[in-house]
Amino acid sequence: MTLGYVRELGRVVPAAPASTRIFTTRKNMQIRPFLSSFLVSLLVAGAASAHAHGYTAGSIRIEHPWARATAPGQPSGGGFLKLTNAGEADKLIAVRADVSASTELHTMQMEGDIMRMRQVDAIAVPAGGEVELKPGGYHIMFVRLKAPLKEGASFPATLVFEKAGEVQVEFKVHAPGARGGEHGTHGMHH
Ligand SMILES: [Cu+2]
Repeated sequence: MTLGYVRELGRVVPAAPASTRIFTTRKNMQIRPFLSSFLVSLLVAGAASAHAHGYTAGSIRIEHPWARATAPGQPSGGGFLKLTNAGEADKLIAVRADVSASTELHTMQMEGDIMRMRQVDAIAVPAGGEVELKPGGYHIMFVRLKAPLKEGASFPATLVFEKAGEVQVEFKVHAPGARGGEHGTHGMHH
């Protein structure tokens, strides 16, 4: 018996002998549309969770918490996210996480011509406004990391708002150079 090959949907599959080909074709036609829509759903779900993972605490929306991967021995790492507030003025007052011995809220400011980090008591989230914690600005500092933050990993943390209360979120760890290099020497200050 000789088996030919037919090319379908970019994939080479063994062709069935003539006697069973009609059956096989019908079976494929039933399965493939389901499979491909299933794969599309998976891709869409994957993209949504990778790029738009978000949480809410009261009227505050928390978007895409992420942390920058750290090198072995680097004592601390930065955490970033975007806060959008549909309600009254609030403040992010603390973050709790198990990845580090302690956690601080920081801002960056110029001292002469040197950009330095400074600890702050809270980060204001204006009524009906938004604040983005990002490299070069406000950020969460995971101080005295218990282990390096590895790219591709994620870890839980609890954000504490003065009015909206507490919410647990998942930080995703991205490449050390993600979104600008202003924080390249971050660990050196601690
Ligand atoms: Cu910092």
